[in-house]
Amino acid sequence: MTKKIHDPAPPAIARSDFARDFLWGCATSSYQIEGGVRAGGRGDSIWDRFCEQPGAIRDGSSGAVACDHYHRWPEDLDLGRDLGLNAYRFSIAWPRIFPEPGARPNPQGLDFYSRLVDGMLERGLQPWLTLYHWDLPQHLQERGGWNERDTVHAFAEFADVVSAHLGDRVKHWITHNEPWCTAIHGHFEGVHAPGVKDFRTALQVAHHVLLSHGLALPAIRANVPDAQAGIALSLHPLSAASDRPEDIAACVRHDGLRNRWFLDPLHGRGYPADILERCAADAPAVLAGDLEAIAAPTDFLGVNYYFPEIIAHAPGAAPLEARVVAREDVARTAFGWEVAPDGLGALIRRIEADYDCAPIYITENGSTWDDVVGADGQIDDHQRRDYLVRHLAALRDTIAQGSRVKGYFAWSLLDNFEWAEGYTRRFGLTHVDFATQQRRLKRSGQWYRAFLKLEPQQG
Ligand code: IFM
Repeated sequence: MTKKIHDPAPPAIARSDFARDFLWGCATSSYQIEGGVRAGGRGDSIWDRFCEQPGAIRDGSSGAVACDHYHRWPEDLDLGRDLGLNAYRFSIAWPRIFPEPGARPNPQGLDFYSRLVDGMLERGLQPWLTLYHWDLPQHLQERGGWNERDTVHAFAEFADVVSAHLGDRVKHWITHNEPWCTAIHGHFEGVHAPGVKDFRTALQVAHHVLLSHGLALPAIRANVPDAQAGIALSLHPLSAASDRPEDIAACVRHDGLRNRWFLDPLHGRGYPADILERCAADAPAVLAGDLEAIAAPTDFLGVNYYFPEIIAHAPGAAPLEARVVAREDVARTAFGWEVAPDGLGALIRRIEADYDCAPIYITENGSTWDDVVGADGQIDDHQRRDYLVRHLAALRDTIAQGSRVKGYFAWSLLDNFEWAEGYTRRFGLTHVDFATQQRRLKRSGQWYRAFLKLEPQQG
């Protein structure tokens, strides 16, 4: 039974409940925080273009300025250091490195990330670099984007250039963030860039993204022999809406696309046969050797956990005749996502039971609420703090039961550009006033800071 977030007594939890070498981080991504879209020779990304489409972004905004992190990064890294983090997850804007087709890598882009990495190391923050967090260069989209196999090779080249340049200092590499979102939000639902709505394209894109992960790994390992490399997946614990066989079967199908479509090939099983059979007309072109490349061993599995889903049979609903139903009487974030700390443990246990997987890092977990700045300038986001406390307690309990989880990255260090939701959804431990760019640590951030300073914590 899912506990409600407003249960009266949040669990007591201390950093000392976790291993001494546990990693404590915050995560961000380039397009969501950097701004500076015309600075340093950056080219356009698919998100710059997508944001120009009327109605694409809820508040009509874009990441053109975002948190202006491109210019304010020292202050932001100071925030991470002052929180007591020992790791920081960030991503590289591919169009800063390859702004134009066929051009040589842009030295200004490489220098920016070089300074950023140096800034992390100076502050005791272990850099966790994500190569792709959704900002594909527009010039690659104009050649077909992730639907084209050439983009796979362009990504491998990008991985090679970035790892050759930063690999002397960056040892932790994440190839892709949430390939499900790239494929399904971006190419089936059309709610993310590039705004395509075609299931067949989405499955081909998912395959190319996974293949590009597989081809990037050897490039990273060649440049960084002591690299730890992996991928970050958005995964969900699922349950059927009822005991009816139709709902149970629908849940299995939904799992096949949500979770297994990515976990299976990464773990050497190829694409799930049940989904391939059902979607035969839309199946991706998979060439000889692709599945072997995708299944190359990794050093960790990044798990982004936000919410569970309840699934019911939905006759006729594309693509798999399955739909998500809302559980009643549960706490939900401002996004409507169910707050379910127990789901984190259930998800980790399921992955470890079903797959011979590498150690897990929680590479994202967080929540959005309608934050209010008080008259005293404080942001009393007790719901986000409770969310954090309860998810960390669930993580601690899961590790105590034997799960191999080595680190946790809160999403996010800063309020930022939340994709199709623009600036209407705040996920930060730090409040950003987007008019003035003032940063203020929220109560949740204050709690995380106290927790990381080894003080015994009561939620
Ligand atoms: O903001 C996103 C992030 O870019 C990817 N994972 C989920 C977050 C919250 O929606």
